[in-house]
Amino acid sequence: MKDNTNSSNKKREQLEQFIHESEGKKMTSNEGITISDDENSLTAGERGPTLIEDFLAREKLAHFDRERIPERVVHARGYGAHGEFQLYESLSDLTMADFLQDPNKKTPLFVRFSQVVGSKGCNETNRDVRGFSVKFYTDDGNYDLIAINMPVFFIQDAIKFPDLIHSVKPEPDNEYPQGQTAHNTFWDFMANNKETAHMSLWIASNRAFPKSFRTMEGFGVHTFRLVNKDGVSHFVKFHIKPLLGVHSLIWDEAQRLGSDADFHRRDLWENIEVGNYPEYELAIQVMKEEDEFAFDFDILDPTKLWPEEDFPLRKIGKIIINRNVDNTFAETEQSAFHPGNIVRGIDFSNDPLLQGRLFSYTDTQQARLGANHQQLPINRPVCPFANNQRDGASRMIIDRGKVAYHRNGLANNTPYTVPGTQGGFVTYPATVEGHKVRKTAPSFNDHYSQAKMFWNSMSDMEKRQIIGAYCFELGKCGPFVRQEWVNILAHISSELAHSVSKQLGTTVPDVEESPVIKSSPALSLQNTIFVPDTLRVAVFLAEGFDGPSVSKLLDELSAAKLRVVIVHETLGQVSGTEGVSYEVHDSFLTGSPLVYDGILIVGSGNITTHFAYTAQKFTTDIYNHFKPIGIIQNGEAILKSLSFSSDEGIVTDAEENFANRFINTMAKQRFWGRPSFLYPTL
Ligand code: HDD
Repeated sequence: MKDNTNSSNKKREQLEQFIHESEGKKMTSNEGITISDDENSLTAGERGPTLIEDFLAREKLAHFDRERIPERVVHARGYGAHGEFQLYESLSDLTMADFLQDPNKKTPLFVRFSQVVGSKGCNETNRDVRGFSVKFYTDDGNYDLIAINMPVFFIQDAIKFPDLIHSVKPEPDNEYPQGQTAHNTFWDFMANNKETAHMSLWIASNRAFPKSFRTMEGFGVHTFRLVNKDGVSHFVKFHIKPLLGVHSLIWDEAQRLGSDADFHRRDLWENIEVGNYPEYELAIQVMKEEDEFAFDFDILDPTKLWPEEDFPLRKIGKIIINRNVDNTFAETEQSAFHPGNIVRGIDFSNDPLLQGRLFSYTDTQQARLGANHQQLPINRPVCPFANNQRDGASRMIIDRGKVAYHRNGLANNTPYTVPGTQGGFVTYPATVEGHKVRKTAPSFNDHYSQAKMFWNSMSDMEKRQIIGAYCFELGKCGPFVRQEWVNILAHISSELAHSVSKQLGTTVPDVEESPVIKSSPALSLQNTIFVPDTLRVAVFLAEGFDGPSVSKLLDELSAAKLRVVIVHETLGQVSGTEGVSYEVHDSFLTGSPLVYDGILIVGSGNITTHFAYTAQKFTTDIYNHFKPIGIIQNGEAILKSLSFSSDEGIVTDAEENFANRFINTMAKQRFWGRPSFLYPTL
């Protein structure tokens, strides 16, 4: 499986030219002077002051002083990896985009996953939107699909973006809370900008803390255009769907994983390293131009989604992520995305949020990385590029020749422009009319219908989780903001408003809730894909376990693509009968029930008190987090002592065919029927 990491592509070949290895080489300064001593500064006498003459110490310290660049103003914490895209079948009916024509072509890509709110060092499981930026290095230039894991956005006009971000970032006087939505200014902004109502439900749902980047969707959010060679344009929305399904943590896990800042990046890195390459399908929803006004929402309004039941997804190809970076700073940190990086065959819509983004991203890259950021290795296109732009800080290419202007005669008027009919980019000639105004289109004014549709689409447990989220988030706010927000919820759903208000000591105003009864089953995570692949089972092995049967069982679990993690009192080996032994991956000290997807307790005639205590402790957490439990070989005593009130999702070897039943149970992942006090009741 791992052979993909060695596969080459144009981007990899290009990056290879910049790889710099220091191992095995003599040490030099940046100027190439061979260094004889890198531990002692040059001093006047053994106990005397350091001399300014020491150009080697000066260079080393001065470079160190400049190792950091400004973090991104949003999406500061992120993690990247390389991959490829391959089309299923030609999309020439809809677009002339070069990378969407030939199913045999593989397009290299770079992905950066991110969190919006926190600083670069914040923990990765906070309630937040996640970024899913993809740079496709096509033969016709770079195309950036800068997605997030929710299909809608908070606001409708980019001019409000600084306000939104100021409200959600740590409050400016005391600079807390870090990377959190649960505070007064954020919910005050939300309440006073009612277009946020729909998005508030998305961030109150468990989607706001994905289980991993591998189980996260991406949405392009805005309406874009695909334009074919006949000049016919269709409106589209872009989706990225993980083949493992969309899975989230639950709030209790996300909170407690706050002590494990790297939860998501470690998962991605490790899975790529062992060859579990994350795979996603790129999909589009398509709308004919003439249907622009045929629906009860405005397609230019980014707070609205196109229900999948009404606009079926057309799956157009597969994204596979198959190579970790060589250097996080050089690649991930220096990667620069921009929704304006489109290629021929793709075009924008007039969505006012998108239009503002088209300014902001180049501007921020100039501020963060400088005028020549597109020449950084990670950002360079793999196709030839040539123009008359010159100079600027840290120019990395050497432009030869005297002529740097257009039109010219001295260089035969090159670089030359290319007409649209022969491959040049030509903007789609969309019709525009009207007066210059500063106002929101009336068709953007319905803030509650799709919020209600989202609420209607949730299972009972998802509703409880959302109620719990509002109660927590608003519970961290003052009474004024709590009441402001309950007033909004009342417009969406009376059930939701009353359930939240009950916990907050607020009152529900007497307003009409949205009359929408429609639901969209695709919005519920209960309808996602469930497979056992790559799920981590903590296998608690007691010393003296039954060797042959356990080795057969663990082979079956691995064959079903579960990841077996052997857990024992100490690291080293744990031995069973008949010479079977396993290397221990996690000790009781280094393991944590929060990082496993299920647990399998394997007893023996020799269970120690420490083993029984830890197995009980871990199993209790796993049970409370609705995750699968398997108990075999004298482990029942542990189960009995826990006296769980439900046996849903608990598999024992009292019945035949344990392996299959356990694998199926693992695949289901959560057993929401277990009684739980983690969430308010409906
Ligand atoms: Fe943004 C980064 C996604 C609205 C301004 N945005 C950024 C990233 C993602 C998104 C995934 C991380 C890029 C990376 O990995 O480097 N942003 C979105 C989506 C939006 C959105 C899907 C709405 C649908 N953003 C938005 C608006 C503005 C910005 C309205 C400003 C007008 N976003 C930025 C930025 C960032 C950014 C300040 C910070 C770092 C960067 O651009 O490169 O320019």
